[in-house]
Amino acid sequence: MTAELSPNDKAKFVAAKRAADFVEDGMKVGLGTGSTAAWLVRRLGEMVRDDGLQIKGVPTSTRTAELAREVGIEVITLDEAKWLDLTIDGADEFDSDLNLIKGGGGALLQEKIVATASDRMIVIADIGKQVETLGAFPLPVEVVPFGWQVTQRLIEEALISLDVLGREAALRMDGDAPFVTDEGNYILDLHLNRIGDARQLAMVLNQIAGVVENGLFIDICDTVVVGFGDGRVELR
Ligand code: ABF
Repeated sequence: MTAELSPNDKAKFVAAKRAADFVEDGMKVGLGTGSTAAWLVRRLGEMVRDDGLQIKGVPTSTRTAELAREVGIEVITLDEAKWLDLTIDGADEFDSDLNLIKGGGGALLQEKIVATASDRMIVIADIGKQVETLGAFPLPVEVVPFGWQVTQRLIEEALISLDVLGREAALRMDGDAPFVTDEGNYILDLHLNRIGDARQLAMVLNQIAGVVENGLFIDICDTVVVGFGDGRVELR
């Protein structure tokens, strides 16, 4: 089956498949969002069906919840789970300290809540997501719709004082209307090019009224499973 995949999809697939090996019977598992995480969910579905794996899954988006149910994974809420053994999710960028940019898929808020409520977080990614310095991928920031343009201006002003190159905070669109997250919020994508101090930026952003959460995952990820187009997998 992997022979039919593009090198990029193959890289995502092998990373997801390898990460599924970390899932054990009886675990409560956070299920990520995005195309790489979808491979993981499908693989866990196979393990439930074919190997009798018994897990409970906490999805990070309505999309993932639908897929998980479709492939036969028992879905519970985070409140029902209370705490998770493991979360496996994709990312948009990761650096050598395993800090991440996430939220390109728009699910960063639930992804961060689920990941921080887990004993361990494993990121699955193709090698193209590895960067020296975070920031080439636009940083998603979830904001409440009320007064979002004021929040946007406050963010842009805050960026001036920080070690970043770009300052544009663009409202994410879904056709002609703003993109709306599962929590009913908007997303501003910050075009920064390079984030000098990701920890500081994450703190500054979350102090601005109207900001719900940002897509910087600092000190949250424990392991990155990196997939390559030729089918190799490396652990970071
Ligand atoms: C989610 O999906 C994210 O936080 C990230 O934005 C995205 C990665 O998508 P893909 O796996 O499709 O590249 O994990």
